[in-house]
Amino acid sequence: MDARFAGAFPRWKRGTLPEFPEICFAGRSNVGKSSLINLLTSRKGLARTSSTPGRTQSLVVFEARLLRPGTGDRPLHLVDLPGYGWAKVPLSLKKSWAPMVRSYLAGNPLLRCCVLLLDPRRQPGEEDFELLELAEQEGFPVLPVVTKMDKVPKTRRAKELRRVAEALGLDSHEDLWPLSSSTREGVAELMEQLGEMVEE
Ligand SMILES: Nc1nc2c(ncn2[C@@H]2O[C@H](COP(=O)(O)OP(=O)(O)OP(=O)(O)O)[C@@H](O)[C@H]2O)c(=O)[nH]1
Ligand SMILES: [Mg+2]
Repeated sequence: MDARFAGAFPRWKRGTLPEFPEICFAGRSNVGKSSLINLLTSRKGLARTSSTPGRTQSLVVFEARLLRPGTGDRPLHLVDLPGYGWAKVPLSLKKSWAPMVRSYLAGNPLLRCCVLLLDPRRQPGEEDFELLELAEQEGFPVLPVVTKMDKVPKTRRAKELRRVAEALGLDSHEDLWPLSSSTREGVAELMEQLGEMVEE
């Protein structure tokens, strides 16, 4: 998938952006949202990543192109949402997170899917549940991606995935998308699924 930076919005404003289908990426600060966007677009420095949580503090939009041989390319927007749940983030930013993200997610007819990134080493937090609740109200699909799987020893994989699935109230851990931006595990599968959701 080819991509370029299209805009950053401290408050959601569609402005002059063309109306393409959208996929957004949500999750705790430092969980790996920007890293995943870079992998999906095969552009290492496109979304800025950092070992310091709280790097992405606005809604960052990338214009991407799904390459479809034969039928022509499909333009879409990838939206990097600001991360949440980090204690060191200034209080003012913490307070602005919910309205900012809500202003984007609520009543958005272009949104095809929200990729919710989760860390296999922690319990889902308050904001993860807020997001799931909003998805239910608004009726947009959420793809729960468990990232940084390279950090989980093989022997504990199934156990941690089951724990996350249970916390989210999913029927089975098969409903989760395990992934690692380091080893690229799960990236191709996720890409394929997102492609299908954009086409629908
Ligand atoms: N081991 C490992 N590290 C990862 C993975 N994905 C991301 N990281 C690292 O985690 C750190 C945070 O990644 P980012 O992509 O910046 O996280 P983010 O979710 O965009 O963070 P915010 O912008 O603060 O919300 C960076 O040091 C990444 O290199 C992964 O799958 N495995
Ligand atoms: Mg980021």
